[in-house]
Amino acid sequence: MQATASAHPNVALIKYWGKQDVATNLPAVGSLSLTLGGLTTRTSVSFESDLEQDELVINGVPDAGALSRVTRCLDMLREHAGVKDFARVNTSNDFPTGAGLASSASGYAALVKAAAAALHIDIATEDLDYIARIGSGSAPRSLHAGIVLLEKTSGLTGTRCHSVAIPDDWPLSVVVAVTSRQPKDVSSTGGMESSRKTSSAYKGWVDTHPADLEAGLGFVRQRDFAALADISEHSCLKMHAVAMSSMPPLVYWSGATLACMQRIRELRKSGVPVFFTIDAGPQVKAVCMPEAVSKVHKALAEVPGVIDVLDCYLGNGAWVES
Ligand code: 2P0
Repeated sequence: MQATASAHPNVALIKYWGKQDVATNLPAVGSLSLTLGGLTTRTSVSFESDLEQDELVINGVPDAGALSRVTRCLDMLREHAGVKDFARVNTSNDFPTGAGLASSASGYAALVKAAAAALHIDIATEDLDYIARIGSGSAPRSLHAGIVLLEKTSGLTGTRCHSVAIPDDWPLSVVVAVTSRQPKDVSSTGGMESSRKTSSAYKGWVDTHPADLEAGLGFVRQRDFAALADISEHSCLKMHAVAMSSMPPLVYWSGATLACMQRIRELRKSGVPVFFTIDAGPQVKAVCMPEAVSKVHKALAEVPGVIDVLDCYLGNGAWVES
Protein backbone atom coordinates (compact mmCIF):
# COMPACT_ATOMS: atom_id res chain seq x y z
CA MET A 1 0.00 0.00 0.00
CA GLN A 2 2.83 2.37 -0.89
CA ALA A 3 3.56 4.32 -4.09
CA THR A 4 5.51 7.33 -5.34
CA ALA A 5 4.37 9.69 -8.09
CA SER A 6 5.72 12.85 -9.65
CA ALA A 7 4.05 15.84 -11.30
CA HIS A 8 5.06 19.12 -12.86
CA PRO A 9 3.48 22.44 -11.92
CA ASN A 10 1.64 24.32 -14.64
CA VAL A 11 1.17 27.91 -15.73
CA ALA A 12 -2.06 29.23 -17.20
CA LEU A 13 -2.08 31.39 -20.33
CA ILE A 14 -5.80 32.03 -20.04
CA LYS A 15 -6.13 32.34 -16.29
CA TYR A 16 -8.43 30.92 -13.65
CA TRP A 17 -9.32 33.44 -10.93
CA GLY A 18 -12.46 33.06 -8.81
CA LYS A 19 -14.64 30.18 -7.70
CA GLN A 20 -18.26 29.35 -8.38
CA ASP A 21 -18.20 26.93 -5.44
CA VAL A 22 -15.52 27.17 -2.77
CA ALA A 23 -16.10 23.75 -1.17
CA THR A 24 -15.37 21.85 -4.39
CA ASN A 25 -13.01 24.42 -5.97
CA LEU A 26 -15.41 24.70 -8.90
CA PRO A 27 -13.85 27.50 -10.94
CA ALA A 28 -15.98 30.42 -12.13
CA VAL A 29 -14.10 30.27 -15.45
CA GLY A 30 -12.16 27.69 -17.47
CA SER A 31 -8.42 27.92 -18.15
CA LEU A 32 -5.72 27.00 -20.65
CA SER A 33 -2.33 26.00 -19.27
CA LEU A 34 1.16 24.71 -20.00
CA THR A 35 2.52 21.78 -17.97
CA LEU A 36 6.03 22.81 -16.93
CA GLY A 37 8.64 20.11 -17.47
CA GLY A 38 11.86 20.99 -15.64
CA LEU A 39 10.15 21.64 -12.27
CA THR A 40 8.98 18.59 -10.34
CA THR A 41 7.10 17.60 -7.20
CA ARG A 42 7.72 14.05 -5.97
CA THR A 43 5.27 12.52 -3.48
CA SER A 44 5.25 9.20 -1.63
CA VAL A 45 2.06 7.90 -0.03
CA SER A 46 2.00 4.96 2.33
CA PHE A 47 -1.24 3.66 3.90
CA GLU A 48 -0.44 2.16 7.30
CA SER A 49 -2.83 0.43 9.72
CA ASP A 50 -1.10 1.74 12.87
CA LEU A 51 -1.57 5.48 12.06
CA GLU A 52 -4.22 7.43 13.99
CA GLN A 53 -4.47 10.22 11.41
CA ASP A 54 -2.91 11.24 8.08
CA GLU A 55 0.59 12.70 8.33
CA LEU A 56 2.05 15.23 5.91
CA VAL A 57 5.70 16.24 5.46
CA ILE A 58 6.52 18.93 2.86
CA ASN A 59 10.19 19.43 1.97
CA GLY A 60 11.23 17.56 5.12
CA VAL A 61 9.04 19.62 7.50
CA PRO A 62 5.74 18.38 9.04
CA ASP A 63 2.92 20.61 7.73
CA ALA A 64 -0.33 20.69 9.70
CA GLY A 65 -1.76 23.63 7.71
CA ALA A 66 -2.40 21.75 4.47
CA LEU A 67 -3.39 18.50 6.18
CA SER A 68 -7.19 18.95 6.09
CA ARG A 69 -7.25 19.44 2.30
CA VAL A 70 -4.90 16.46 1.84
CA THR A 71 -7.13 14.33 4.07
CA ARG A 72 -10.20 15.35 2.02
CA CYS A 73 -8.57 14.03 -1.16
CA LEU A 74 -7.36 10.88 0.59
CA ASP A 75 -10.85 10.26 2.07
CA MET A 76 -12.36 10.27 -1.44
CA LEU A 77 -9.75 7.75 -2.64
CA ARG A 78 -10.11 5.61 0.51
CA GLU A 79 -13.86 5.49 -0.07
CA HIS A 80 -13.27 4.43 -3.67
CA ALA A 81 -10.96 1.63 -2.52
CA GLY A 82 -12.98 0.59 0.56
CA VAL A 83 -9.90 1.16 2.74
CA LYS A 84 -9.84 2.88 6.15
CA ASP A 85 -6.09 3.13 6.87
CA PHE A 86 -4.54 6.57 7.31
CA ALA A 87 -1.54 7.58 5.21
CA ARG A 88 1.93 8.97 5.61
CA VAL A 89 2.51 11.56 2.83
CA ASN A 90 6.00 12.78 2.07
CA THR A 91 6.36 15.39 -0.65
CA SER A 92 9.20 17.54 -1.95
CA ASN A 93 9.62 20.16 -4.63
CA ASP A 94 12.80 20.91 -6.58
CA PHE A 95 11.61 24.56 -6.91
CA PRO A 96 10.35 27.30 -4.49
CA THR A 97 7.17 26.28 -2.61
CA GLY A 98 4.13 28.59 -2.28
CA ALA A 99 5.71 31.45 -4.21
CA GLY A 100 3.61 31.61 -7.37
CA LEU A 101 5.16 28.59 -9.07
CA ALA A 102 2.04 26.41 -8.71
CA SER A 103 3.46 24.01 -6.15
CA SER A 104 -0.09 23.29 -4.98
CA ALA A 105 -1.07 22.15 -8.50
CA SER A 106 1.84 19.72 -8.85
CA GLY A 107 1.48 18.76 -5.17
CA TYR A 108 -2.15 17.64 -5.39
CA ALA A 109 -1.64 16.02 -8.82
CA ALA A 110 1.26 13.93 -7.47
CA LEU A 111 -0.70 13.18 -4.27
CA VAL A 112 -3.79 11.73 -5.97
CA LYS A 113 -1.69 9.85 -8.53
CA ALA A 114 0.48 8.25 -5.82
CA ALA A 115 -2.46 7.51 -3.48
CA ALA A 116 -4.52 5.88 -6.26
CA ALA A 117 -1.52 3.70 -7.16
CA ALA A 118 -0.88 2.80 -3.50
CA LEU A 119 -4.53 1.75 -3.14
CA HIS A 120 -4.38 -0.19 -6.44
CA ILE A 121 -7.57 1.43 -7.70
CA ASP A 122 -8.48 1.68 -11.33
CA ILE A 123 -10.04 5.13 -11.42
CA ALA A 124 -11.46 7.07 -14.39
CA THR A 125 -9.40 10.11 -15.47
CA GLU A 126 -12.40 12.43 -14.83
CA ASP A 127 -12.71 11.14 -11.27
CA LEU A 128 -9.01 11.61 -10.52
CA ASP A 129 -9.19 15.12 -12.05
CA TYR A 130 -12.11 15.90 -9.73
CA ILE A 131 -10.33 14.62 -6.60
CA ALA A 132 -7.22 16.65 -7.52
CA ARG A 133 -9.48 19.71 -7.97
CA ILE A 134 -10.76 19.29 -4.40
CA GLY A 135 -7.13 19.80 -3.32
CA SER A 136 -6.41 22.75 -5.60
CA GLY A 137 -8.42 24.28 -8.44
CA SER A 138 -5.48 24.19 -10.85
CA ALA A 139 -4.27 20.67 -9.91
CA PRO A 140 -6.22 18.70 -12.57
CA ARG A 141 -4.18 20.55 -15.22
CA SER A 142 -0.96 19.00 -13.84
CA LEU A 143 -2.38 15.51 -14.41
CA HIS A 144 -2.22 16.17 -18.18
CA ALA A 145 0.56 16.73 -20.71
CA GLY A 146 1.62 19.73 -22.76
CA ILE A 147 -1.06 22.35 -23.41
CA VAL A 148 -4.11 21.64 -21.27
CA LEU A 149 -7.71 22.86 -21.31
CA LEU A 150 -9.77 22.88 -18.13
CA GLU A 151 -13.29 23.63 -19.31
CA LYS A 152 -16.55 24.22 -17.51
CA THR A 153 -19.25 21.67 -18.31
CA SER A 154 -22.82 20.99 -17.29
CA GLY A 155 -21.79 17.51 -16.11
CA LEU A 156 -21.77 16.17 -12.56
CA THR A 157 -18.37 17.53 -11.54
CA GLY A 158 -18.75 20.81 -13.48
CA THR A 159 -15.36 20.63 -15.22
CA ARG A 160 -13.48 18.53 -17.76
CA CYS A 161 -9.72 18.58 -18.21
CA HIS A 162 -7.68 17.29 -21.14
CA SER A 163 -4.58 17.85 -23.21
CA VAL A 164 -5.13 19.85 -26.43
CA ALA A 165 -1.52 19.51 -27.64
CA ILE A 166 1.16 17.15 -26.37
CA PRO A 167 4.74 18.49 -26.03
CA ASP A 168 5.82 17.17 -29.45
CA ASP A 169 2.89 18.88 -31.18
CA TRP A 170 4.12 22.40 -30.35
CA PRO A 171 7.26 22.37 -28.17
CA LEU A 172 6.97 25.76 -26.45
CA SER A 173 9.51 26.71 -23.79
CA VAL A 174 9.03 28.68 -20.58
CA VAL A 175 11.84 30.67 -18.97
CA VAL A 176 11.00 31.46 -15.33
CA ALA A 177 12.53 34.55 -13.71
CA VAL A 178 12.53 33.99 -9.94
CA THR A 179 12.42 37.33 -8.10
CA SER A 180 11.67 36.02 -4.59
CA ARG A 181 11.78 32.70 -2.74
CA GLN A 182 9.42 33.92 0.01
CA PRO A 183 5.97 32.32 0.28
CA LYS A 184 3.30 34.86 -0.72
CA ASP A 185 1.33 36.88 1.88
CA VAL A 186 -2.12 36.19 0.41
CA SER A 187 -2.92 32.72 -0.90
CA SER A 188 -4.59 32.25 -4.28
CA THR A 189 -7.63 30.83 -2.51
CA GLY A 190 -7.96 33.90 -0.26
CA GLY A 191 -7.19 36.32 -3.08
CA MET A 192 -9.80 34.83 -5.40
CA GLU A 193 -12.54 35.02 -2.78
CA SER A 194 -11.61 38.59 -1.95
CA SER A 195 -11.76 39.52 -5.66
CA ARG A 196 -15.14 37.83 -6.11
CA LYS A 197 -16.61 39.70 -3.16
CA THR A 198 -15.02 43.12 -3.55
CA SER A 199 -13.71 43.87 -7.07
CA SER A 200 -16.03 45.83 -9.36
CA ALA A 201 -14.01 44.32 -12.25
CA TYR A 202 -14.89 40.72 -11.27
CA LYS A 203 -18.18 40.51 -13.20
CA GLY A 204 -16.49 41.78 -16.37
CA TRP A 205 -13.72 39.22 -15.90
CA VAL A 206 -16.22 36.34 -15.68
CA ASP A 207 -18.39 37.67 -18.54
CA THR A 208 -15.52 38.19 -21.00
CA HIS A 209 -13.54 35.07 -20.06
CA PRO A 210 -15.25 32.51 -22.36
CA ALA A 211 -14.31 34.56 -25.44
CA ASP A 212 -10.68 34.83 -24.25
CA LEU A 213 -10.54 31.07 -23.66
CA GLU A 214 -12.06 30.29 -27.06
CA ALA A 215 -9.57 32.65 -28.74
CA GLY A 216 -6.58 31.19 -26.88
CA LEU A 217 -7.63 27.67 -27.78
CA GLY A 218 -8.01 28.64 -31.43
CA PHE A 219 -4.52 30.19 -31.54
CA VAL A 220 -3.04 27.01 -30.01
CA ARG A 221 -4.80 24.93 -32.65
CA GLN A 222 -3.48 27.26 -35.39
CA ARG A 223 0.01 27.36 -33.75
CA ASP A 224 -0.25 31.17 -34.00
CA PHE A 225 2.39 32.31 -31.50
CA ALA A 226 1.93 36.07 -32.04
CA ALA A 227 -1.82 35.93 -31.48
CA LEU A 228 -1.41 33.61 -28.48
CA ALA A 229 1.07 36.14 -27.04
CA ASP A 230 -1.47 38.97 -27.22
CA ILE A 231 -4.42 37.06 -25.76
CA SER A 232 -2.26 35.52 -22.99
CA GLU A 233 -0.82 38.86 -21.84
CA HIS A 234 -4.35 40.27 -22.01
CA SER A 235 -5.74 37.48 -19.78
CA CYS A 236 -2.83 37.83 -17.33
CA LEU A 237 -3.16 41.60 -16.98
CA LYS A 238 -6.96 41.37 -16.73
CA MET A 239 -6.57 38.86 -13.87
CA HIS A 240 -4.14 41.17 -12.08
CA ALA A 241 -6.47 44.15 -12.70
CA VAL A 242 -9.18 42.19 -10.86
CA ALA A 243 -6.74 41.36 -8.05
CA MET A 244 -5.49 44.95 -7.80
CA SER A 245 -9.02 46.35 -7.71
CA SER A 246 -9.99 44.09 -4.78
CA MET A 247 -10.39 45.47 -1.27
CA PRO A 248 -7.87 45.37 0.31
CA PRO A 249 -5.92 45.58 -2.97
CA LEU A 250 -3.83 42.59 -4.00
CA VAL A 251 -0.55 43.43 -5.66
CA TYR A 252 1.43 40.27 -6.36
CA TRP A 253 4.21 42.06 -8.31
CA SER A 254 7.54 43.49 -7.19
CA GLY A 255 9.69 46.07 -8.98
CA ALA A 256 11.63 43.21 -10.57
CA THR A 257 8.36 41.71 -11.86
CA LEU A 258 7.60 44.91 -13.77
CA ALA A 259 11.16 45.21 -15.03
CA CYS A 260 10.95 41.65 -16.43
CA MET A 261 7.63 42.43 -18.13
CA GLN A 262 9.18 45.48 -19.80
CA ARG A 263 12.27 43.52 -20.89
CA ILE A 264 10.08 40.79 -22.42
CA ARG A 265 8.01 43.37 -24.32
CA GLU A 266 11.22 44.96 -25.68
CA LEU A 267 12.46 41.55 -26.80
CA ARG A 268 9.18 40.85 -28.60
CA LYS A 269 9.31 44.25 -30.30
CA SER A 270 12.79 43.38 -31.57
CA GLY A 271 11.45 40.18 -33.14
CA VAL A 272 12.07 37.58 -30.41
CA PRO A 273 9.05 35.22 -30.09
CA VAL A 274 8.32 35.64 -26.37
CA PHE A 275 5.52 36.83 -24.08
CA PHE A 276 5.01 37.00 -20.31
CA THR A 277 2.57 35.60 -17.84
CA ILE A 278 2.45 36.11 -14.05
CA ASP A 279 0.48 34.29 -11.37
CA ALA A 280 -0.29 35.00 -7.72
CA GLY A 281 3.34 35.80 -6.92
CA PRO A 282 6.23 37.95 -8.16
CA GLN A 283 7.83 35.41 -10.53
CA VAL A 284 7.64 36.07 -14.27
CA LYS A 285 7.18 33.26 -16.76
CA ALA A 286 8.42 34.04 -20.27
CA VAL A 287 6.78 31.74 -22.82
CA CYS A 288 8.90 31.47 -25.95
CA MET A 289 9.74 29.40 -28.98
CA PRO A 290 12.60 26.95 -28.20
CA GLU A 291 15.09 28.82 -30.42
CA ALA A 292 14.66 31.94 -28.26
CA VAL A 293 15.43 30.31 -24.88
CA SER A 294 19.09 31.34 -24.54
CA LYS A 295 18.41 34.95 -25.58
CA VAL A 296 15.44 35.23 -23.18
CA HIS A 297 17.35 33.51 -20.34
CA LYS A 298 20.31 35.90 -20.71
CA ALA A 299 18.08 39.00 -20.91
CA LEU A 300 16.09 38.06 -17.78
CA ALA A 301 19.21 37.11 -15.80
CA GLU A 302 20.47 40.69 -16.34
CA VAL A 303 17.32 42.32 -14.91
CA PRO A 304 18.05 43.78 -11.42
CA GLY A 305 16.21 41.81 -8.74
CA VAL A 306 16.13 38.52 -10.64
CA ILE A 307 17.74 35.93 -8.34
CA ASP A 308 17.44 32.84 -10.54
CA VAL A 309 16.36 31.87 -14.05
CA LEU A 310 14.90 28.41 -14.72
CA ASP A 311 14.46 26.94 -18.21
CA CYS A 312 11.34 24.80 -18.57
CA TYR A 313 9.76 22.98 -21.46
CA LEU A 314 6.38 21.38 -21.98
CA GLY A 315 6.15 18.30 -19.79
CA ASN A 316 4.06 15.18 -19.30
CA GLY A 317 1.12 14.75 -16.98
CA ALA A 318 1.67 13.23 -13.51
CA TRP A 319 3.15 9.74 -13.50
CA VAL A 320 3.74 6.90 -11.08
CA GLU A 321 7.43 6.32 -10.31
CA SER A 322 7.15 3.11 -8.31
C1 2P0 B 1 -4.12 29.96 -12.75
N1 2P0 B 1 -3.81 30.62 -10.37
O1 2P0 B 1 -4.99 29.83 -13.63
C2 2P0 B 1 -4.37 30.99 -11.66
C3 2P0 B 1 -3.75 32.29 -12.01
C4 2P0 B 1 -3.00 31.67 -9.83
C5 2P0 B 1 -3.16 32.82 -10.73
O2 2P0 B 1 -4.78 28.64 -10.32
O3 2P0 B 1 -7.73 27.98 -4.42
O4 2P0 B 1 -3.57 27.14 -6.12
O5 2P0 B 1 -6.49 25.86 -4.74
O6 2P0 B 1 -8.05 26.65 -6.48
O7 2P0 B 1 -5.21 26.39 -7.89
C6 2P0 B 1 -3.53 29.15 -8.45
O8 2P0 B 1 -4.58 28.83 -7.66
O9 2P0 B 1 -5.94 27.88 -6.02
C7 2P0 B 1 -4.07 29.46 -9.78
P1 2P0 B 1 -7.12 27.05 -5.39
P2 2P0 B 1 -4.77 27.42 -6.94
O10 2P0 B 1 -3.05 29.31 -12.77
